[in-house]
Amino acid sequence: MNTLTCHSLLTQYPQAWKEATIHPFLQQCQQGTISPQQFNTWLVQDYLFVVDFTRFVARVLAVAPVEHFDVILGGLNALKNELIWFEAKAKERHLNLQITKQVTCQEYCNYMREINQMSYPVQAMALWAIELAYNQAWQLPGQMTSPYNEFADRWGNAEFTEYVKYLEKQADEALHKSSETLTGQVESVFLQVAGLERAFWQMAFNAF
Ligand code: HMH
Repeated sequence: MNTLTCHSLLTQYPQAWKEATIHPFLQQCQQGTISPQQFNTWLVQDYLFVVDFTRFVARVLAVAPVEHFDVILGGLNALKNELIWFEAKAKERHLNLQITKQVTCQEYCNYMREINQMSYPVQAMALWAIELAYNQAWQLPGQMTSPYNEFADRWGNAEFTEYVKYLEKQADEALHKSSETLTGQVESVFLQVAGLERAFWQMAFNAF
């Protein structure tokens, strides 16, 4: 039995989580001052990220207990729509999605493959952390104006928030049943995810 929970990770590492979810990129979206170059860089790189994230979630499903299928399958269904939505947003902006990943995006995608080699409790926690990062990041700046409100709503809406709560519950269940010996690895993955989230915002912000 392990006493580690998702909530305890957030309280143990508040600074890392703050840096993952609060960034000038998002504040400038809220103020409407982000440059098209910065925003479009985020859009295309995040599309490429989401393609690999979908593969990540599919691999988490493959090792999840059957009781956890409903929530993860719901997530995969939402990702199906999200990919179509990203393609539509890119088309509106005349952006080419057939480009190569920037280093930070590639590093994050590589890291998800590494997480997929770890045990289910670690993967379930990582899935929760990755989704919570966007759920909070897009909500924290406050109401955004067009066109950014559409992006903020995608990850900040009530249904997505509910989905993230279910992911937390499932991760907590899996962690609870795991050995104390897993604690160091869980903490390390949480901190890596937080650092990669921060780096991803910075990557887009740097694209002047
Ligand atoms: C970088 N993290 C990044 N992109 C996303 N679309 C998500 C998380 C999804 O929550």
